[in-house]
Amino acid sequence: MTPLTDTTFDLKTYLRNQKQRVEVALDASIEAGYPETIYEAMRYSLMAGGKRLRPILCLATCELLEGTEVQAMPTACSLEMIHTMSLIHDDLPAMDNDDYRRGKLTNHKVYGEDVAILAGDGLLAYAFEYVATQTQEVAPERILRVIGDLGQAVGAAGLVGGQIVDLASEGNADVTLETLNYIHTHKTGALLKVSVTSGAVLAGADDAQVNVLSQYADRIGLAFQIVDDVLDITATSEELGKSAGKDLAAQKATYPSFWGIDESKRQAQHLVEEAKADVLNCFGNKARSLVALADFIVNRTH
Ligand code: GRG
Repeated sequence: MTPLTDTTFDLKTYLRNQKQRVEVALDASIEAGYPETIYEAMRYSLMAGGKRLRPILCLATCELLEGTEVQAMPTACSLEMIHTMSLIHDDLPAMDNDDYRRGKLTNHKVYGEDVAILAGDGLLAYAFEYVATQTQEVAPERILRVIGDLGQAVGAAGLVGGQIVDLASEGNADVTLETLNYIHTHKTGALLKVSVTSGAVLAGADDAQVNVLSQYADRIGLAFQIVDDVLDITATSEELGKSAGKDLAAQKATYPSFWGIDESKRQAQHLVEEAKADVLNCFGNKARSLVALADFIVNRTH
């Protein structure tokens, strides 16, 4: 990785370059093979685009702590595999029932529900295999810690737990802000958090550094979801690459349904300012990619 030496930071160029590096690595991570259908379905969603935010966060924290791309890229790819599988399953008729994702037909619309379920399962299993077999220049106990943290973020204590409370809350007018926070810290926040902390663990961070980064991640994770809820109301389906307005149609509790749009934006901005202060206080200007990524989260349009 190129060390950061100047004080300016061009986020647009950084995001474009990092996204491209991640996509090259993702493309190489899963080759077409036999049985052809399953590899094709896994690659279809994995290579369908998206912001690649989770891998970029992992690479950024690894770099912040003077780790290398070699150390972090397999985990960065595995984070995107897990994220992608969660989107494939989330889009299924039994869950959110979406026809479009990332501007393309959803996996089950192209391959059928049976294959889409298996494509998600295949990506999930491969994500763990990939970290275990491809990580280099990292002490085994740190690789094990990352694998454990990923498992926790994905399972009932993370994405799965958040999703099940989300499904149970649909159409329920009595959902509390506490329940909404539970849903999103688990469904969205858990994977963003491990994206940030895994990069640090792989680079050899100590517990104090991981704690600061966890707090940063909690704040940007919640801000990310608040902005997601706002965009569901204010952006078009074309801008989002998926159906807009779904939360209202499904009568879902969202941050704007509690606070309105303006206050939701204000809360997201406040969280991002706190997140930036966390990392600037601890790491100074070396944290400027994380600072810029926090700003991106609150200013994004899709
Ligand atoms: C993880 C075992 C396992 C099962 C999945 C379906 C499910 C359980 C969980 C749902 C998780 C989910 C879809 C959360 C929403 C997270 C979210 C806000 C996604 C959008 O992320 P972006 O904007 O998307 O980063 P791109 O396309 O840019 O990558």
